[in-house]
Amino acid sequence: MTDTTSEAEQKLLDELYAEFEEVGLIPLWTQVENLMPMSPRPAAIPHLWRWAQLLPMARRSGELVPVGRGGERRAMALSNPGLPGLPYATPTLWTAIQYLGPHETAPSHRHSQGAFRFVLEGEGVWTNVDGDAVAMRRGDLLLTPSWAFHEHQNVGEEPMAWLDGLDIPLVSQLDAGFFEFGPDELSTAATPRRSRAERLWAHPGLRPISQPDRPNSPLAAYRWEHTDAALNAQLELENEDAPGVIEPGHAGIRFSNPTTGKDALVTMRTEMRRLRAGTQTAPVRSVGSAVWQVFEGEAIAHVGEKVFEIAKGDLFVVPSWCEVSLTARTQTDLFRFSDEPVYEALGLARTSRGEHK
Ligand code: GTQ
Ligand code: FE2
Repeated sequence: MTDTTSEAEQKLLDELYAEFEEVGLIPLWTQVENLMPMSPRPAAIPHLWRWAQLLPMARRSGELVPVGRGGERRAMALSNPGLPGLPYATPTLWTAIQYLGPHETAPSHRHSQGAFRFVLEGEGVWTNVDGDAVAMRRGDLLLTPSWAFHEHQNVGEEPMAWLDGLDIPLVSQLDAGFFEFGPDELSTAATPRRSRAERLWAHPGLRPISQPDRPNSPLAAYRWEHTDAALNAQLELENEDAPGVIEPGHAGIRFSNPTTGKDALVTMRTEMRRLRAGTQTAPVRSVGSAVWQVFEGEAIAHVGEKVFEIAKGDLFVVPSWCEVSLTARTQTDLFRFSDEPVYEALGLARTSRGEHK
């Protein structure tokens, strides 16, 4: 361990280390800096995927690759260059673009991994969650919590692509993955005007007395009309010098579970932000990783050492403890999701605002 180790001692040490290896031991003192860093050293890196590149490839997959039992979904996962060969955007978050052509159905299944869909554009797909048919439209967030059966049906005449977020990498790391196929027969597409979940749960501040708390939100759909109105109200209130925005020119809402007031999903935080044109957000860094997608507008994202010019549909990753700040060229709406609820539940959450270093 030191320069003064004699040759004889070195030989004894080498023998000891060889025996460690044989019996399956690794000493802490050779690895302490990697095992217990001063601050997080994520393998994932800040990275940008452009919608203008993703969408045409999704279309080509639609022409060439059938969707059905076995493959289950025509979903293309963002693979972080810092996690080579893995279909993971971050060490905890699966992020994919899913594509369904007219009259196609992605078959029914369920899994312990939790999921949501966020719709950048289009309509015509109904996701059926435990027998409840839920329409998917522009700006909507749709939930498929852990162990809920789900299938997707495109009943329209146009193809549709959307964003999938799942906790697949986290569940894999935790060895907690379970999966079951649903019925193979196609259920006839139900297309009610409103899902049962919304009829029960989508009345602001009004909770059905009969229903218990649930770890995941029972509200299957968060509609753009409500998200948009909530963001607009924050900016209006700012004009009246009333509180509401995160910081000047920066409105934000979090999709929440109406039974607990906590995050809509146990393992993933989902949020929408609206920046006034010209707004520059304060740099923030947090423990845990996040993925952002531009819903509308044009902006510049500073993520760690990288600078991304971002426009509608573009997706970028913010690794753990990596500083992020945004500058809006036009009014910009962004969808953001992260694994922060996991860190909060484990007592590992940290956030710091303002210039670092
Ligand atoms: O839509 O059910 O992107 O099970 C990955 C796994 C989507 C889905 C994904 C899935 C789904
Ligand atoms: Fe699924």
